[in-house]
Amino acid sequence: MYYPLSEDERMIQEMVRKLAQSEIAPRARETDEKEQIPPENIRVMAEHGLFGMYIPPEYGGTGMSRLAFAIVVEEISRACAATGTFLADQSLGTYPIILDGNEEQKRKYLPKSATGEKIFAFALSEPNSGSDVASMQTTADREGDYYVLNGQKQWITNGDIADYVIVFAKTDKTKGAKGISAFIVDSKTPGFRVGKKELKMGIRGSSTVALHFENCRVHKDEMLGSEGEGFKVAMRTLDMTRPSVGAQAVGIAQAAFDLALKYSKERKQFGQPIGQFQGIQFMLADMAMKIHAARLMVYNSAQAIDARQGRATVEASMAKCFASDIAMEVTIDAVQIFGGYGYSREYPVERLMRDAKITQIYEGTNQIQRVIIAENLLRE
Ligand code: COS
Repeated sequence: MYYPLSEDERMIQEMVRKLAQSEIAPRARETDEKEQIPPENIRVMAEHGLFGMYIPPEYGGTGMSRLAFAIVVEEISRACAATGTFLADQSLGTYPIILDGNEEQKRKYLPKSATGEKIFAFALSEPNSGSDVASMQTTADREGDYYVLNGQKQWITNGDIADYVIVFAKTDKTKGAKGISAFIVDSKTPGFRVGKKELKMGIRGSSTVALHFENCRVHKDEMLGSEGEGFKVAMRTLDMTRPSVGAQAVGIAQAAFDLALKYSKERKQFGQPIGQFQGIQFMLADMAMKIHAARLMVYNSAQAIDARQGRATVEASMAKCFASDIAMEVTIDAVQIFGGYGYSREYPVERLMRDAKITQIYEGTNQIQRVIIAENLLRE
């Protein structure tokens, strides 16, 4: 298959594919069963500079293309989806600082994210505010040089292990989306408390928790952008990171396809490999076509961000939505090709099917992606 990659992007793809298959894939099953990312996976990614790829060189990163990062998330997720989430979510917790941080904040935080030495998380959702971000209830009341945070966040990836969390809260409850502000919160701040850990269907190695804020005092210098700009900080960040969810979905789909293709050549029924039957051939052909189309869309959305040095809202939502729907279809078909074995936990395809589901949900459900696409088209 032909993909428009630069020499550097091709080299990174080859290097990370080898690394992910040799170091991360062998631990994928254990990661799912123990519901914990092995520290070695994080160490390996840090040692190879994967956390610093999208961070500008002046702040300790390597400033590579958005496409290069999408390729890396795809390859890591192909080996282990939960580890892919860890990598992608570090960028979700870091992009608000890249996009809206002032010089001091960038110098203070970005180098620590680039090395993977500190973990960053993104806390937007709440128990009663998921798709409808503007309805959030967490508040941040000004008291002198501080904002006092009160409320609860939900579904926060790495919230229990994060050193810093980007927290969105209402500084003016009367202003809807325009009353939200964003803060960089040190998880050691008194009043910051980790709540319930979710037991999930898939990406079980990735931790997802509730966070509670009880009179948690954050200095005004830790606000990102100005008061009332938080909603836009969140939206601009998601524009940058949704292609990574698409990339993760492509990686999961590719892993399931690889297994299904191999199995179709090995498994014999009625005296021949099942891959000789047209029923299976058509499934394999459709799976390969869908993955190819999804990958092209993901790469294109990343290139659109690179080319415009920023906003590619429609491409990002399309890539996330399309690729994650494809990942679900392909992994379901992979289980079908494996038959009863596919339903067994002895084989990895059932895990891939469980892992794929979240990509249709997080960073905005696919229904929300369709709303964003349609609203942007109608506005133009
Ligand atoms: N970039 C910059 N600004 C944006 C933007 C974007 N991508 N999208 C919206 N905005 C701006 C709008 O221009 C508007 O500003 P003005 O009033 O100055 O014109 C403001 O933000 C409010 O936008 P809108 O009216 O579209 O907001 P809604 O409340 O209707 O919400 C959706 C829009 C539903 C798209 C938004 O809430 C959303 O993305 N929800 C999903 C959240 C999500 O992904 N959650 C997952 C959490 S991370 S795992």
